[in-house]
Amino acid sequence: MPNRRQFIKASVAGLLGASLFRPTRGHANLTSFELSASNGQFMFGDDQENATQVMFYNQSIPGPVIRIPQGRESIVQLRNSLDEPTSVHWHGLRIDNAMDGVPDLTQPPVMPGQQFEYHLTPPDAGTYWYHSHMRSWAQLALGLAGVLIVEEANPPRVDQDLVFAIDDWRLDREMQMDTESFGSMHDWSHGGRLGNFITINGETEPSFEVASGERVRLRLLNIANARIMNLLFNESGISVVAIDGQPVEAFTPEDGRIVLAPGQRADLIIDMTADPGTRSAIELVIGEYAYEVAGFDYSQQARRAQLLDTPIRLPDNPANKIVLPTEFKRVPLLMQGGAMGGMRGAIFEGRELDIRELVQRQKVWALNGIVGMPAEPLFSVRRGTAVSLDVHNDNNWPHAMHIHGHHFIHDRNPGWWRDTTLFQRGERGAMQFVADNPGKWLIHCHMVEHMAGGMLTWFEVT
Ligand SMILES: [Cu+2]
Repeated sequence: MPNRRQFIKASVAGLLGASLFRPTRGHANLTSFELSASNGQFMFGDDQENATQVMFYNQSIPGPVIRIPQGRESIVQLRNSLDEPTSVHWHGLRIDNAMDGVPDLTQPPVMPGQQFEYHLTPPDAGTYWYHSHMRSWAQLALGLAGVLIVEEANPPRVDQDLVFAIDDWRLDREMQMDTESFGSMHDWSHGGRLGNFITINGETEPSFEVASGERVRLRLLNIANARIMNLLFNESGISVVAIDGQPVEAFTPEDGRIVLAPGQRADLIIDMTADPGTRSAIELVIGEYAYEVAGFDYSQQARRAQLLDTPIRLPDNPANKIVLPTEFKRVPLLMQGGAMGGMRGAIFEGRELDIRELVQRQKVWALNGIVGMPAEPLFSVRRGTAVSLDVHNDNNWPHAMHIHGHHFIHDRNPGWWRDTTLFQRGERGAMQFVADNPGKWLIHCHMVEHMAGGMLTWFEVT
């Protein structure tokens, strides 16, 4: 995190950032929102001299927090006010394929001036997000992302329900996006585009106002392009109750540390136990340094003397009640390429290319020897088939693998239904799920520069 000190005087916006998004029109059974993607200016700090040129939804960084009910249809009307095509992907939602937001696979790109109506009927409650899936290595880096909450009918009792969406940005000294580095082959072949400026809900070092004795639900999301966020909490009463939106057996994170790869989420329930009037830091660990990125500010008055003892288990979702069979259709998934990966060549657009030719085309990541979107699916199965993706991450980099339209078990953590999982370099493991949602679905690395550099494929459920 170079030059963090330099940014301190530009810190804390307070007024900007995640705002609750209220329905524009409402029927008894239909919630409807308008989401406008545009270019504009955003102040990351309240004494910032020059506003930053960004792309955003509804002129907010991140986009508005959209809250929709579980199991009922909501409509989001996207208006593209950019001067380039876009689309919105609803990360983690098991919805109709036509609403998945992948240009040229599930829908045509939404052209400038056009609109697209997304109909969302999410079967599962939880913490999700939405973001551009068009040139996401640029549009996501410029700000086109927001938080989506699917609300439980009967959530566990908490005093506050807070969002903590962490992102990083690569800014220059004038607080402008470092757009010259877009498409940097170095980034694409290494760990992706890492920023030098951290925000939580679009703010720098925000304070969450809490009181001793409170119970807080904190929805953590990593919405960065590529940075794996290694967070350190200095609270003793933390329980992790959901991973990628799906309820899990509550557990206490070891040493208060929570690691989220790009795209991943975790819901925490925290019993606030520090003394009134104190601050407890939330830190981001990078290498051997810990940087305070946010904090809990305890009010002078405690809320209650005794902590709540009501249940913290989230209600089950259909997604986490799926029973995996013991027999699978097994599909190998070999991940190769990148810097120091030793890949000599791969197939791109049907032709075998050597590594020099691949680098010229910025296609340096291969799945099963193919870089970029294959014409044929990785596999095609009948609805209801259980699939085991047997992964070998055979290169020098970690990758955050994401499957669209489905939740899966990474066999290293049986019991956790997730939509994005991290494979360390050299790691082998299986992503196992029931392919029960008809359509054409992406599988890709959520370090979006790796996806742009070729690490994506797709499958079909018929
Ligand atoms: Cu990757």
